[in-house]
Amino acid sequence: MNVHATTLAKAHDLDEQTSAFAGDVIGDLSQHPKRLSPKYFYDAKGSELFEAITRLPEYYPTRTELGILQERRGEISAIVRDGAALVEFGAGATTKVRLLLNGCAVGAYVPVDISGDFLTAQAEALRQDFPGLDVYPVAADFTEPFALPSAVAAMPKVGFFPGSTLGNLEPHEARAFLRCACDILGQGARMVIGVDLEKDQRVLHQAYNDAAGVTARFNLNLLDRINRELGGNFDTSEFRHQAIYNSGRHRIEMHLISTRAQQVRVLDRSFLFRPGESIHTENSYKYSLERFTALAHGAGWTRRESWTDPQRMFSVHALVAA
Ligand code: AVJ
Repeated sequence: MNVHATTLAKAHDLDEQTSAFAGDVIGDLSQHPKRLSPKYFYDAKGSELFEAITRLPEYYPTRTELGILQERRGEISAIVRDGAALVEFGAGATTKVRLLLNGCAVGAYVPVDISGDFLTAQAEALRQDFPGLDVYPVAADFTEPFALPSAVAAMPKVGFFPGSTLGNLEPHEARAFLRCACDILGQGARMVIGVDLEKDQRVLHQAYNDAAGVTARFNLNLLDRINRELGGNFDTSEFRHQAIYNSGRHRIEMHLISTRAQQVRVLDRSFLFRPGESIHTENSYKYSLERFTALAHGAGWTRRESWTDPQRMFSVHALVAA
């Protein structure tokens, strides 16, 4: 828990999760330039908005990855040994993992996600649909080390990290995450991972600036969440969504731009915003096959197989612990 969180927890009688949120928000808004972590997009409202994003015509990653998982189900399922524990990092909706669960004889499913409530609900639905499947949800921040349930200790492990959530991590953080996942999953581990690929900037721009404005609401919901949970007084009509492609860094950047000079209070702290000042809320890195191979290799994984769609918009990879 960061420096601010403990004092804030005491001062405002916050539970552990909220004080971690409070500490990060206060810390990040005190930075120059200001920022907020994309991991806090996913409260119940945010998870709902993200599901809506995945159905947008402009947002190609989810349907393209699903197409690859369906198309290549046989080859991908072969990566998942019978009786293995399938550990999903950042398990949101279970649409993708159901494709694997239908095609493989897994021993257990371990979904890991920061939003405990959403996770529990999804796990319950899975138990209904897969009666013989042991499901062990883990409410944790998957970017930090966490313990696997003892029930799966003896099982071979296969990691599942779809959706290019890897793209939210800075390259050095992505390497650290893959290294950590390798340690958590253990000797002989395997990983099935989805990675969004570099492409025409216009396609990327549209995917994060959809005509219906759902991505803008998803981005602004972060300020609403601070108001809801931390007693903030952000006027979201005075901030506008911005998503740009930074070709030098191979990433989409999402920002919230202050439309005027304003002062905002969060708990007992005040923050001044200049007109046009940004809060940087998310990076979404796009990889080439070469750069992803080098990243995985640097984290102790060997890229065994890769699959893309015919237009090479998105990629799914099978990694094996080196
Ligand atoms: C869930 C992180 C993969 O970066 O494309 C969607 C989140 N942000 N629209 C992505 C997101 C804006 C998404 N990931």
